[in-house]
Amino acid sequence: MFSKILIANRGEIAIRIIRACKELGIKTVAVYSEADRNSLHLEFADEAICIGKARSADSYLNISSIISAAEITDSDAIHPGYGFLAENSHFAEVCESCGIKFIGPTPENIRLMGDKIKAKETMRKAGLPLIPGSSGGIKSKEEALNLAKRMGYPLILKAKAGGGGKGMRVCHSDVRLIGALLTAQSEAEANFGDSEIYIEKFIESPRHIEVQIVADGYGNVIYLGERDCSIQRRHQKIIEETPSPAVDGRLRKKLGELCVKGVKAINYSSVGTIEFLLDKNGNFYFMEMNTRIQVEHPITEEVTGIDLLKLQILIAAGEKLKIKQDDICFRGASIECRINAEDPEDGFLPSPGTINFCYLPGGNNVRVDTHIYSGYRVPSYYDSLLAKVITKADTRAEALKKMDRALSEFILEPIKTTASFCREVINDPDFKRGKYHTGFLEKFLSAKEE
Ligand code: MV4
Repeated sequence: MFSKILIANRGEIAIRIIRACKELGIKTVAVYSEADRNSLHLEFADEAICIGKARSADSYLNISSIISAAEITDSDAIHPGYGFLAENSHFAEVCESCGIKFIGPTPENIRLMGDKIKAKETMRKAGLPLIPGSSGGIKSKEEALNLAKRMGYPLILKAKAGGGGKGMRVCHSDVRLIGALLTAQSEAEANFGDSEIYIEKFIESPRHIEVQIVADGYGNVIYLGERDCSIQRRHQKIIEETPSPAVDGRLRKKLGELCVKGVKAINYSSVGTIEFLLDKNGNFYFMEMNTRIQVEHPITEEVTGIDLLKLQILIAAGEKLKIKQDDICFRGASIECRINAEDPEDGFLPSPGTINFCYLPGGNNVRVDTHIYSGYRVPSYYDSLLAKVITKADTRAEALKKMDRALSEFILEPIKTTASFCREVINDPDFKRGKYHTGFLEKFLSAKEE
C-alpha cells in the first residue's frame, strides 16, 4: 500500500481525495498555487507545497513542479483528480518513469481513449454499438460530401482529440458542411494541436447516459450502474441523477455488460466512465470513455454504498477487487446539483469574490462535497464549482423533495450561485416526471426569458 499520496488538484476534489487517504491510513501532500493559499485542502493534508503562480499553466498543469513536489516529499503516488492533468497520458508516463504511481489507468489506455476515433474503433470491435458516421478521420471535403449523401443531414463534426463537447459543430446542408469542416479543422488544430475531424449522424434530443465501471489489474471488472447527465448547459453538467428515469433494469444490465466487455478488451485498470447517447427510441450508442474519476461520482457512491475514491486508490496499489457484480445492489435514487459561482440571471457570468458568510445544508441523506467556508475567497482563475449538493432517498420523488429542502437551506453571501436555478429546474413539471433530454436547459432558459 502507498504510504504517501500527493494530490495534484485543488478545490472539493482535493478534499475528497484527502478524505479517502485518511480513511485508508495514507499520508497526504497538498499542492497549491499562489491564488489558493487560503484553501482548505492545504489544512487537511499532512503537508502542503506551493507549486507556482495562480494561472493553471504555472501550477496545477506544471508537470515538473508537481513531480519535484512529489520527489521532495517522498510521495509514492500522485492522484490527479479530475480536469488539469487527469487525462494527460504524458503526465502519467512521466510519473511512471520517475517511479511514482499515477493513480489512474496506464498511459497507453489514457492515450487510446483520448483519441476519440481510435476509442470508437476499439469499442466497436468489443461489440459496443456506435453512432453511424465516418469510420475514421475525414481527409477531404469530397469524403465529407459523399458521407452526407449516404447518411443525410443533420450531421455533427467532432475533433479526434476533443471530447466533452469541445469543438463540435452541427450542420444541416452541404454548404454548411464544407464551411464547418474548415473551421472545425482549424479550431481543432489551435485547441488540441491536431486538426483531425470525424463525422457522425446528429442524434436529435438524446439523453446523455454514462456508466461507471471499476476494473482491477487482474481482469475483474464490474459496472456500478448509470448516471443521467442530460441537464447541461454548454456541455457543463449542472444536475446529474441515478438511476436514469430512462433506464430500466434490463437496459442497465445490457449497458453494463457491454461496458465490461469494452473495458476488458483494453485491459483497463482503474475506475472509468463510458458515455452513451440514448435516443428517443431507446437506441444507445457509445460516444467516448473518460479515464478519470468524475465530478458526479458521489451519486453512484450513494446508491451502491461503494467509496469510489478508496477503490481507485486500492486498485492503483495493486489490490484485487473483492466485490463481484452479484454483490452490487442499486438502492434508491440519488441526485446531485452543482453549485457554481455563477450568476444565472446574467448568462451564468462567473461570480468570484470573498464569501462573507455561508451555511451548508445537512440532515438526513444530504451530502455536501465542498471546499468553501465563511471568509473563503473564490479565485477567478479556475472552474467555478463551489459545492456539490447530493441527496439520496428510496425513491426519485423523495430524493427531489429532499434536494429542494437542502437547496432552500443553502446560504451564501454575497456571491451569486446556481443554487436557486437548480431549485427551479428540479421543480419543473417535465423534469419531475423524468421527461428531459440534453436540450432541456436551452428550452428551459429561453422559456424563462419570456
Ligand atoms: C452528439 C450529440 C448528438 N449526436 N453526437 C456533447 C458532449 C460530447 N461528449 C458529445 N455531445 C453530443 N454528441 C451525436 N452524434 C449530442 C451531443 C450533445 C450536445 C450537442 C449539442 C448541444 C448540446 C449537447 C448536449 C449534450 C450532448
